[in-house]
Amino acid sequence: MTQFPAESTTPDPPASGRTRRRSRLGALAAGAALALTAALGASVPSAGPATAAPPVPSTDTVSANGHGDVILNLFQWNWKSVAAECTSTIGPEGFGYVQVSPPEEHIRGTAWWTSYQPVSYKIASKLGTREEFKDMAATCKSAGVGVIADTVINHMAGADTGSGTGTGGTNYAVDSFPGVPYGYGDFNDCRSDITNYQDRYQVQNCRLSSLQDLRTGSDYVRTKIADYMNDLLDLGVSGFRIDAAKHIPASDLAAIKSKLTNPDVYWVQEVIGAAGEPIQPSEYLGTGDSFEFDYARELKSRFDGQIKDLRTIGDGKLPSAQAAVFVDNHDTERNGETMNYKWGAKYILANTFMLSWPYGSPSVFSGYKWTDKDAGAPGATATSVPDASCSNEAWTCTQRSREISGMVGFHNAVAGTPVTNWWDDGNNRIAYGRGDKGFVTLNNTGEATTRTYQTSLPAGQYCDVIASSVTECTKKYTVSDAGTFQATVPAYGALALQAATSTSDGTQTPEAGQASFTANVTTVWGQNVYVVGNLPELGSWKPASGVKMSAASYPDWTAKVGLPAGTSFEYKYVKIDENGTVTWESGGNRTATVGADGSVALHDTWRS
Ligand SMILES: [Ca+2]
Repeated sequence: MTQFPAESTTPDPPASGRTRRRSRLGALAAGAALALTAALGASVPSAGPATAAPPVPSTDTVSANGHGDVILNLFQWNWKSVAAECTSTIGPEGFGYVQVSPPEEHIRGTAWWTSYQPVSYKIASKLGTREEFKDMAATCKSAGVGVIADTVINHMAGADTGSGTGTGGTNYAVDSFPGVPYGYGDFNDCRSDITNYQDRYQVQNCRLSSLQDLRTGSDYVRTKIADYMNDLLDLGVSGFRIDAAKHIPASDLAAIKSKLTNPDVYWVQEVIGAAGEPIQPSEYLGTGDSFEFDYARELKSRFDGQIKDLRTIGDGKLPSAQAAVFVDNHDTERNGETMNYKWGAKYILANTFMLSWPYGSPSVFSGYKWTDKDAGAPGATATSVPDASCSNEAWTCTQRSREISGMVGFHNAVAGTPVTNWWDDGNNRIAYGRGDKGFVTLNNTGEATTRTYQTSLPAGQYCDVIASSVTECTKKYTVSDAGTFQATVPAYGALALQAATSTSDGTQTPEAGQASFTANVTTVWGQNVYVVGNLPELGSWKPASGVKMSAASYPDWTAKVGLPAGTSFEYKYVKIDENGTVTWESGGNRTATVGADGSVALHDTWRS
């Protein structure tokens, strides 16, 4: 079967295209993306904010694309499972985007890298149908999550694969992809494999591990690629990961992007930087963001050594506003270039750092456990991948971990604040604040650490969002008038203080100058009702960030909240189960306008 070459024998130069695909001989795969899934499912109310819910990123960085929120990279999740996860977890936790694995028709086979060998641009991968993909995009959008599609546009299937039938039933052969159609002249003249990464021509015109290299300099090929990407935009995607971007001249990518119906769409490129090579990630910043591989490599070396110098991790790298950062991705978790889930507590610590440090736009990776590096997702066949399940230990479900969930919320809560009060012990313990909004400590040692920390936080009580959600707040710390607090941080553990959220208490008498909501909603035991809307005070369409209502007058649920006077806004009611499942009421968005005195009283009935 396929074997993955041992790292020491991998012929590729560090970095580069080591990636992409392949198989029997070993190659590796490549890809990149992550993704997806979805489930659309049954319990997912189709409704959601009808027109609303654009993901509104609130990040430390504002990229040239105009976005920058936290991305969850769901590697090899099928569309149905992604959709269900958007509703239950990804949206409520505060992720801005979910990156999904390539949706185009590809070669058949159980290995994951078959996703990176396109056969046609039909939305017919092993991860689901066109209809399922469209449902996923709509469901995720309703949950406030934009879908980023992993887009494989440098090449088609490997020449060594020969001919066959793709996952969508389309036949193909070497130099022949009638489903697009592409023929002999639509591939670059070099028909041999890339062997020298010091040679720009080779890297961009020859075959990456046998993958047939598209003639992206031709207008016909550019148009076919743009047609595919425009189709994905029509299906509701919010952005693109450009696979193997380093193997496509930057000017070709610019020409393709200019043909999109939304040329300003979020766009992040896989340009695997390596010192000394002629093609560098900085060349590509004219078309979008680029993944900063050196960031992930540095996280590995620091957490394997000392973390005291993490404060300089942004030095000498891509500009923060255009850097996409990650702890690992589907390639690097397999090739040893970065950390991966097998690092356990240190892996979570690295993610905690990434989500709390203001450099780049973070991507959290979530895939499945593996020993064979070629192995496809749990239960994968040559043409399908079963639904992902976080109750199945075969999936890593990084996004479900208590720490990651808390840190995504922390990231959003401290957006725009500077690093303050840096402290380190000269070795493997560090701490830092995020202005007057948060404070983090990381203990990369095998011994618990007890000490007093100096912060810039206002005196008061704070929640440790590593230990519990900010709304549950089961582990509180008190910051003194002097801005200090004492804590014991466990071995290979962390602590992240965030101000408790102030959910309104509907049992109080509504005051003048507040918006009061009363909704007649029948619920089952364990469900709560939230009012969610397009204003930040109403959670910006993220259900769990909305205003939790009181059941004191059940079946009338009540809440009050301060909203800007004179503001017109949109809102809906949602039910959230104990397990996090979100149910939107049906119909279009409700609208209202806050009075000049800041008050408005709304009396509604749940639309089932
Ligand atoms: Ca190329």
